[in-house]
Amino acid sequence: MKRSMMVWGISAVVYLGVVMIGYSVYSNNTNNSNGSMNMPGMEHSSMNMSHESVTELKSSLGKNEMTFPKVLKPDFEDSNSISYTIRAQQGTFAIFDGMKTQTFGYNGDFLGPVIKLKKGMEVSFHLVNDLKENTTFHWHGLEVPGDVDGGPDKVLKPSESKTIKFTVKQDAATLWFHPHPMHETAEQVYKGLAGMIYIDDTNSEELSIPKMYGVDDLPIILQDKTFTADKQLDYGKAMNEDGTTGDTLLINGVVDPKLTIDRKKVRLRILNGSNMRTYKLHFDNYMEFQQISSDGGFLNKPNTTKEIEIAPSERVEVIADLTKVNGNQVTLINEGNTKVLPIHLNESHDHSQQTIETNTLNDLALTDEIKNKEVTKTIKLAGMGNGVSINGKKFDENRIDFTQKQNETEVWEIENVKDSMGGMNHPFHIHGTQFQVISIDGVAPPENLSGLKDTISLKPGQKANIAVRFSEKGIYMFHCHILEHEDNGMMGQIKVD
Ligand SMILES: [Cu+2]
Repeated sequence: MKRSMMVWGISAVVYLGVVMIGYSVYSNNTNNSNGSMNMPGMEHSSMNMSHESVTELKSSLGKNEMTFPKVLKPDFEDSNSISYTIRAQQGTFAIFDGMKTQTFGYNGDFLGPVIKLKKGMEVSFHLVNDLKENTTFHWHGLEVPGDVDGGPDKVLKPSESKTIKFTVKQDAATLWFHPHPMHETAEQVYKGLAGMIYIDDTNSEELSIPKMYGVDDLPIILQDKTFTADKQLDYGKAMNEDGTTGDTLLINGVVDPKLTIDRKKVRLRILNGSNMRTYKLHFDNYMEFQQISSDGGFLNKPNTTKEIEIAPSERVEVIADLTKVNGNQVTLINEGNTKVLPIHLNESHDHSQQTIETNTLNDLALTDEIKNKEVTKTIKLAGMGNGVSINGKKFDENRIDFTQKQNETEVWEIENVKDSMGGMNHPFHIHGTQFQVISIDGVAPPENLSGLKDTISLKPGQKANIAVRFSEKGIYMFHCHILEHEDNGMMGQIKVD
């Protein structure tokens, strides 16, 4: 107890120092940024950085052509079933020219392949742990029974394997998978354990949107890392109790990325796979683009915007019309002026693309009956560093915090409790469900948050009511998706029966 108090004290001093440095970095950025980018309802979340020590991100030098993860080959496939083998392994990967970085990956050295699923399919995953440490396989956003969801109680020891089965019952969506072992999630994700899952259905196949993988339908996995002088990922050294950030952005594991592409409409499926950093993206020419989906699938109609904020673990799909770009280059920017992805446009137009404007993507509805339901579950997110908690408690694998009936919709009230230092953003995630936001601080959510979500990022003092329904049974985690907060016990369990 004494030791932890001392660590606490030292941490507090370090935090104050870092906060002051962080704030001055923030101020410099603001001075350089374009003052016309004041989007309605989008104040700078970085102002709430009283606890945060977010390392400033370096601009991409645009040296390396983007690559896209391989699409995983099934072991078996027929019209209504599919099976895959997914292997967690360690390896080395040449992120930097001529240097080998020690990494983790799924079915490869770094990151993972894209797993393609279809609604209605019976799925079999053979899971193998080839790491030298325990891990779990968690399907983020997938509505599956609790016993195959890969929470911290579903550990596979080194060289263990098992096969899980489930049926895909949800609509088309961009999901992802990553490990979830207690106290080790942040480090394993940081070292490279993350991959994407695409679910398709008849709706997604019929919509006139770009859907050629790697050609005009592009996965974009954003992760920031700190590399040592010899280009290694030293998690212990980089680790921050309030979320590890780095100065180096990787997209799909590529450092200093650039994208060379034909001048056409492209669909970017953006995953924030970072431990804690929230991205706020826009194009350097401030052109509009269309958000077509959020975490759990398509919005009802495209949301036209110039800027998009993506918290840890969130996914957004956007369509950018590159035929509207003047000149041969446009750059994706984070916050003020950090170059995330320079895009070079080939001279030739691609006339093969038949994408037409589409206005109806989905038919999600929140009935008045649901909107008017009483709040039956209250979640209070609080604290910082090692002191994080949910409803004043830390995770206990032997404690079930809530129960809920299968297929019954309940209204959860999620509050990010402001503390004396102001607090920090917490991206709140629930396993095994896609929920809908009813209100944020009593007001209906903006368009970009009106679709299916599995994570909602709340600023200090914010309160959201969400409609939560589980289509399967089992025990599911709910937690903060700042991975170090999760590892520090900012997590609870709900039993659905
Ligand atoms: Cu948190």
